Amino acid sequence: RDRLKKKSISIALSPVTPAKNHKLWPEIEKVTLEQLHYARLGVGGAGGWQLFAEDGEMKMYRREEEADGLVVDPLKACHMVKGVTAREVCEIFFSPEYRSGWEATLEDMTVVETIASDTLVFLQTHKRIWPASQRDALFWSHMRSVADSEDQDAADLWIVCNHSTEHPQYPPNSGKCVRVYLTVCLVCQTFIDPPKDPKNIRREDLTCKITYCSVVNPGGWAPASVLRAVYKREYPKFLKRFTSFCIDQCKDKPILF
Ligand code: 6CM
Repeated sequence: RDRLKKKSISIALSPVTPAKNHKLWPEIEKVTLEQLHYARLGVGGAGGWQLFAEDGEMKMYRREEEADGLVVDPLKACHMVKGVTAREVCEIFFSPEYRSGWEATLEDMTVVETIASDTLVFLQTHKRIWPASQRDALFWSHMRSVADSEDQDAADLWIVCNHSTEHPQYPPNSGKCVRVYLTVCLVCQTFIDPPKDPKNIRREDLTCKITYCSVVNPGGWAPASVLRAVYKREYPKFLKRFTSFCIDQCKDKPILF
């Protein structure tokens, strides 16, 4: 337990990725590192986070916020998942091939640009929630590992950051959908207990600490009470469904650090 609580300072080394040559790179770098920092801040003190859902190790917090009369409540969730690594969980969150297996709000998903193998641009349509219009989202998604040199017990840290973007071929609000604007991150760390030689590690020795942060602007009219009720129901459902999907996907595969 003490080991799990240990504080760490990370040095985020820039990855070697061809995405560096893309015009979006400065934004991807900035937003990803900001999100990493934000995810690592606690939920206590003056932050104003209120716990709204709890299930075993999973805890979900939100802050009620509005922008131009629209609900944009920031959400932060923490979870501990046994039997999977940070890299495995992040790969499942990032990779298009798994998305329909865990994303219950999804109607359709297209990769509109492959910036690099670790950086994609997605266009997604989400299921309509009555009485509001259907929503779509256009966002870049970037996955990387971060050197965590100060924490001996959690040497590997992985992050996936999703952030809304624009694309000339997919302008917002041009069809039946209203475009949502999102900033989301999933930060994962692997803990090995008891500590052992890497070649002897079994799945039962692994715990993945997950932090998920999300801010979604609905982009247009959506009744606040319906939206808050939807979030209260859907976010816990998402994290439970996503993490059990990860456990299930990984259980018979070799461990991927
Ligand atoms: O982070 C999550 N999923 C990622 C991959 O799909 C990605 C996408 C986030 C999109 C979140 C927008 C959902 C659309 C919400 C509809 C709003 C409707 C307004 C009308 C209500 C009256 O980051 C998991 C996202 C889990 C969401 C519960």
